[in-house]
Amino acid sequence: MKATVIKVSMIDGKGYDAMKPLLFAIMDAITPKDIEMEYLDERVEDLPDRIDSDIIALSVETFAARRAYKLAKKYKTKNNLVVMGGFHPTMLPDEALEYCDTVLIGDAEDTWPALLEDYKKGTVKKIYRSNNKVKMAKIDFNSMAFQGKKYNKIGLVQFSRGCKFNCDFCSIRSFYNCKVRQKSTKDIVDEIKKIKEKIVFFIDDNIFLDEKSALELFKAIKPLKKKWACQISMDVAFNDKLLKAMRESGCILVLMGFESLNPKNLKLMNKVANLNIKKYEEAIKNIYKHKLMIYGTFVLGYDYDTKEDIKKTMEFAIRNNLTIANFNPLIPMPGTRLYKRLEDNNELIYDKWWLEETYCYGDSAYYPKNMSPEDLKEGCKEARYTFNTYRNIFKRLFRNRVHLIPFNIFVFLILNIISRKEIHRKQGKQLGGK
Ligand code: B12
Ligand code: SF4
Repeated sequence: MKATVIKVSMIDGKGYDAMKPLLFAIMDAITPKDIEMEYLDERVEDLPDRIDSDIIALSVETFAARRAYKLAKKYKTKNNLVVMGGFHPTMLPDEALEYCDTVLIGDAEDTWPALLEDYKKGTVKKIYRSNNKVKMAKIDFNSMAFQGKKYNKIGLVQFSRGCKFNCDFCSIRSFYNCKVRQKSTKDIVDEIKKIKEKIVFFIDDNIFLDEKSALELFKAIKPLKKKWACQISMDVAFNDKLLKAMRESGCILVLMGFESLNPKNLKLMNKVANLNIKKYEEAIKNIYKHKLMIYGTFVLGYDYDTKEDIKKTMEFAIRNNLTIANFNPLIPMPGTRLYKRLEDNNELIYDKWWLEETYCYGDSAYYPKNMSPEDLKEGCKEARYTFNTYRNIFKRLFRNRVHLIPFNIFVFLILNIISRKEIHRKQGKQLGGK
């Protein structure tokens, strides 16, 4: 028996930002050894015209849904089973079932083995639903699943799944409900020990479930002498004890959701960790004081944003010499409270933007209150392009001493070069490709 797992790309062409998908290592760890496995990642390689496998399993995020549905049609034969899992089919299983035979909702660790069992017995169901409590698989980052593929040289680990916050635009809460699961510190240390890459990225949506377990983790990874990065919430920006422990254990960069400069927008999005922060500048200063670089993310187009505010946000990011930054137009992801609100208020431009032939990366999918959809698209494009001009890249490099620390210069340049290339590659591209 043979199964092929495919990580689906959202647009045509190979990307510069693809990292090893942890899903492949998870699938490798949870699949019985008598099953032959093949792993294909469309973000870094061309897919074949035909796949001769008994099961074809597509991993689908919303931006890649249109492409996944095309691939499902292309690869479906009388004899195979085409299944889908990941964020999008989990949110919209009925839609996915219009294009594939079976949907696996939620985590792979319990749904995939159950599907394989049933396949052998000839009793495959339409839907497999994870209990969302299952133990997270142990990852071997040197997995055969990644062999022969060209990825960024960053090691990935996942300490926890889920997030303690509940922002109204975010897919995480809808996907994982409110539960946050963690691996044991010992397991994560074992995983990191085997990673050959110098830099490790904790992909956790928020690594700080609580201070005690975070400090325990930092203490345990310190002797491994890795450089690492993680996502933090704004409250951590003022916690000197945590920041110090992070820096001492090898942290070099934090990803932080600033989202908006306007507290009224933050309230609307339920971004509670940012609401009490009077001045973002103070948070930034404190993080830089601990010699950590900052990857800032902004979401633009909330009700109190005007076209002028997008420009001000970009200027804020340049003025504060952020290491890199994302300026994303607010995207209503299916399954989120934001989506429901916009749908109820008739503020969505398309019935399902992710299936729309004319919808391109960077477009607005809804009618913002204080600007046109075109203003939002153009404003974000302008912010992305301006923040990433060579002039501004060098300005941000030389005006921030944290960027000039020897190892950081290298990371700063690589990140900015990749980010610039990807922004220009993706902007305005049709989702799903040709
Ligand atoms: C790291 C990351 C990135 C990295 C890339 C990582 C990589 N490997 O290359 C970067 C920064 C480049 C990135 C970019 C983007 N990202 Co991103 N990213 C993440 C993040 C934080 C972690 C991804 C990860 O490794 N997860 C761990 C793995 C194990 O999870 P997983 O692949 O989802 O698989 C689990 C389940 O979904 C399920 N599963 C998945 N597929 C399948 C298939 C089968 C058959 C089965 C059985 C199960 C199954 O099983 C796994 C667990 O057991 C997630 C948030 C998150 N918590 O996942 C966002 C996330 C996936 N990203 C998201 C988005 C929107 C994007 C962008 C579109 C942002 C933008 N506007 O440009 C781009 C798209 C890039 C692209 N595809 O070209 C959204 C997707 C939401 C959605 N509804 O689709 C997420 C969920 C963030 C969020 N808060 O909403 N991202
Ligand atoms: S803090 Fe981040 S991951 Fe958590 S709900 Fe908000 S946007 Fe999503």
